[in-house]
Amino acid sequence: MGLRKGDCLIIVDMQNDFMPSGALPVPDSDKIIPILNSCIEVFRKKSLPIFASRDWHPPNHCSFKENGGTWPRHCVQGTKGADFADGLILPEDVIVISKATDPEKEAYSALKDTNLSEILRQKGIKRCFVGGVATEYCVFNTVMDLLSLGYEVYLISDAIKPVNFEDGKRAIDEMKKKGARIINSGEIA
Ligand code: VGL
Ligand code: ZN
Repeated sequence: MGLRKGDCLIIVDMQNDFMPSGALPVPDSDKIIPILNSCIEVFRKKSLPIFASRDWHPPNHCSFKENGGTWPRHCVQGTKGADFADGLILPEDVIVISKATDPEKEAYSALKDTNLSEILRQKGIKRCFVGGVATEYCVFNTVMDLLSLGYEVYLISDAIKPVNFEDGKRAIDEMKKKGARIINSGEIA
C-alpha cells in the first residue's frame, strides 16, 4: 500500500487513563503502542500529517458518574491520566486534537466540535489511516464521521482495542458496512 500525498494518520485517544492501569482501562491497549509507533515512523519519514486526538474533559464533565454520566472520572485536562500514553512516540509536529472539552457535551468523535475536519480540508487529505482506542466508542465515531464527510478510511485492525470484545467486533462490522477498509499495520509499515 503506497502511502502518498493526501494521506494522514489519525491516532485516537492513546492516553494514560485508557491504558490497562488507568482510570478507564481498555484491555491490552498498551499492546498497540509499538504498532502505532511503527506507523508513526512511516508517516513521519514521508512527511505525511499525523494527528493525535485526546479526550480532554473539564473536572465537571457530564460523562463522569459523579456528574450523572456513565464513566469513571477520566482524562481530566492537565492530569497525568490525560497525557498521551507513556511509550507512545509522537513527532514534534503532531497535530493534537482536544475533544469533549465542553462540560455539558459528550464527544466521542475527534471531529465533534473540533477543527479537525477543517484541517483535513486545508491539507487536501483524501485518505485517513486510523488507530487507537476505544474501538466501539471514539474510534468508531471518528471513523463514521470521516466516512460521512467522504474520506477514504483505512482502519488499522491490529492498532485498535475495544473496551468490550463483542462490542468491538460489532463496531468493526458497522464501519466496514459504511465503507471503511480494514487493513493490518504491516500493509503500511
Ligand atoms: C472514550 C469512553 C469515554 C474513548 C472516551 O476514547 O473511546 N470512551 N470517553
Ligand atoms: Zn471521555
